[in-house]
Amino acid sequence: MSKKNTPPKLGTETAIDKKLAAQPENSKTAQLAEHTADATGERMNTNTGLNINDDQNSLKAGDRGPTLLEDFILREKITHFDHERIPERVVHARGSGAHGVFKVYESLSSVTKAKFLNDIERETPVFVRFSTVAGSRGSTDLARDVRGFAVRFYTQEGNFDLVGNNMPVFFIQDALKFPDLIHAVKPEPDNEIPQAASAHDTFWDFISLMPESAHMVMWAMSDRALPRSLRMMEGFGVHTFRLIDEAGKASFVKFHWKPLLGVHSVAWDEAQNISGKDPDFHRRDLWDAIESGAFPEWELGLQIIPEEDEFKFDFDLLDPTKLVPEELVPVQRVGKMTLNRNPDNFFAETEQIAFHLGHIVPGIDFSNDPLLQGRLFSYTDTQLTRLGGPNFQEIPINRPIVPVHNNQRDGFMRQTINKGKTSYSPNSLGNNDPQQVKEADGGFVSYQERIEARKLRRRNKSFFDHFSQARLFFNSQSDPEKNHIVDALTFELGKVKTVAIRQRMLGILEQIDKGLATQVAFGLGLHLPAKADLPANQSIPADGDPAEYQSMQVDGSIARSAALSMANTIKNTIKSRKIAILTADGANAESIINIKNKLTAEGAVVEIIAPRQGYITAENDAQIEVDQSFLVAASVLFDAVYVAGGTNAVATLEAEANAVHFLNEAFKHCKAIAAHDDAKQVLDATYFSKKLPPDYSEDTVLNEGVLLGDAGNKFANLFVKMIAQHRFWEREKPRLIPA
Ligand code: HDE
Repeated sequence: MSKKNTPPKLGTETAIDKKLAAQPENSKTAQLAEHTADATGERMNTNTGLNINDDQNSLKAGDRGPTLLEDFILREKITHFDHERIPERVVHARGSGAHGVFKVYESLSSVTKAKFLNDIERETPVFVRFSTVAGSRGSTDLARDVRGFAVRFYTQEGNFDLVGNNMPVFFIQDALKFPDLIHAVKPEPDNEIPQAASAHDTFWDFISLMPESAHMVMWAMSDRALPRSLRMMEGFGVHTFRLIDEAGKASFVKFHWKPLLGVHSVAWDEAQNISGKDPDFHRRDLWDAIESGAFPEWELGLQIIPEEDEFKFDFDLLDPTKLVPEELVPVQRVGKMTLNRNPDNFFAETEQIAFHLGHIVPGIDFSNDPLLQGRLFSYTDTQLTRLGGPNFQEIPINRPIVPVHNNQRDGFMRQTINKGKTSYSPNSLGNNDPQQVKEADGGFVSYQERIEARKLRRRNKSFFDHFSQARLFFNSQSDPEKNHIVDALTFELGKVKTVAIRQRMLGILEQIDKGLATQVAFGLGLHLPAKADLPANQSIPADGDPAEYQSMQVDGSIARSAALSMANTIKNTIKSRKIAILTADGANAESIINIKNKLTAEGAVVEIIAPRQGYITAENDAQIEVDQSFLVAASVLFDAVYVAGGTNAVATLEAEANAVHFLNEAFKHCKAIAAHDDAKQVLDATYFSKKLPPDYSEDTVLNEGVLLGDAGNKFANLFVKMIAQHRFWEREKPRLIPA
């Protein structure tokens, strides 16, 4: 067996461990490489190392005879195959991962002693897994859902996992309700319908009985639930955590990830189409971006709140259904994460990584958020089943980059060969090793929070304002974003069969915003409930006093928060955006080359789409390679479209129903559209041509997002600006394009 196939022994300080300690910045990659097998140029063996001569025929009694039980090669291969599957994650089953690095801009030693946040020279390896929540492992990426955003930092003080979501709040306040929430959103138990969707009775039944979910429901029905790319989502730690400095002083903290490409979404109609055309859309986008060197980047943001300010807010910092508005506590950008390497093996890395928000390092600690506290139990517990026993921390992707020594032993699939007689502490036979570590030397000590309390199953009154922040979120949205929330709720509740549930949900919406509720009621053909019929909180104990559990209203100090609207995001780049060039034989080659060069120079990915694959012959006889035919490509897989010139080409496109459909759909989904002057007749064949001024020009570019011109440099620059806008949402109304 070659050296690269020999895993190093865990728990013993090997030469590799020493090498890693000396080169921490490359440590995880180097460690994984030791476990990575590469079959290039190698012989084929059985698992016991026997060279295989015939991998095509099983051993038989005669060449037409029965297969012999003796065939250990057949048995080994089939047995391994039979046991290839492990249980998928009970939530967040569908995910995509990537490796990267994190570096802090300036030392944060004034608030935390966490070494990876103190040393500006150090690059900490990370592995990130993005996920949807409700769907199974093979479900579509474009489900309307929350996205998981789990980051593992392989620090020199052990693994730190920031297991967050792309929304800053959650549906419930207490971990005890999590199984109920998930049972409600997962496919219904009698017929396992629907897959990866919240648009069904059990979800809305539960939500309409739990007013504490109101704020998160607004987020889940917003465009945040339909990211354009995993690279264009924010991330949030959700709970309030603690940072601890060297002197033991604590501050509260909220963690954020801010994507450098901005926060962008797709349209719901588009999402549903993508789910059919390319259910791996997000996974592919992340993979392709990293392969092409367009490394996704996020800045780590911190909202730091001094402990003495704990009660200064009109909500409870421990309540995970509340966010801290950025207007009250600004987000400080303290470092950058770059994802720069795709996994070598999906199962070994993305599937086997076992995140846990209980993986912390000195300088970071928990708060008493009751959702956080329950999560501290859940992750290891579920991983014991998912990964088949207690030794999953020895799986390469889970191993910390620092050596591990303790007295835990044995169990299924133990890898480490622990030397010596002692596996207990204290011991005198083994020098009392391994030794406990003093706090001053990096030993972990929990934050000594003072607690004086009775044991009881209760929630503080400060958790009962269920609607103010839901309203704050809704009020902070742009008009198109508000329309999308109305449409999403009308869609989801429209799929609910039980009218009483739709009606009850309207009562919840009414308490958030009457205008919102009225519009949804209109779409559903229902009336708003009278004040006396507004739904009560049903999440109360058997002996609970309903009055005590009622939602209450605290007058929030701010009515709007600009940070909550995606309309205010960065719109200055087209890096890694996908642009389609529609063309056919007889194209004007120069216009294609000019536009393609310009877009590519700006970092976009350009594909030529034509009636057939292969090559097209341009007017000047040049051969231009076609990336996809109209049969294979679809506008929903692109951010913008350009129609090339050339008399014959545009005549073909005008008569090509798929080309016209491509443009109609791009218009419907509010994308930037540009066409060479020659191609006006192709635009004229679309439904939206009547929306365009008779001689539309550059002046109409930014509000209409449709450009016609000579494909020269000025034109190309305008097109780039239009694509950077991401979408022209105002176009949605009036609706011009049929479904
Ligand atoms: Fe999780 N969650 N969760 N969760 N969660 C899991 O752990 C759980 C919650 C989140 O890519 C599970 O290994 C409970 C909030 C992510 O591997 C499980 C509660 C947030 C991932 C679990 C919550 C999250 C998980 C399933 C309520 C955002 C995927 C498989 C108390 C801050 C991690 C697993 C990955 C996964 C339990 C609520 C984020 C069952 C009990 C809030 C990103 O342990």
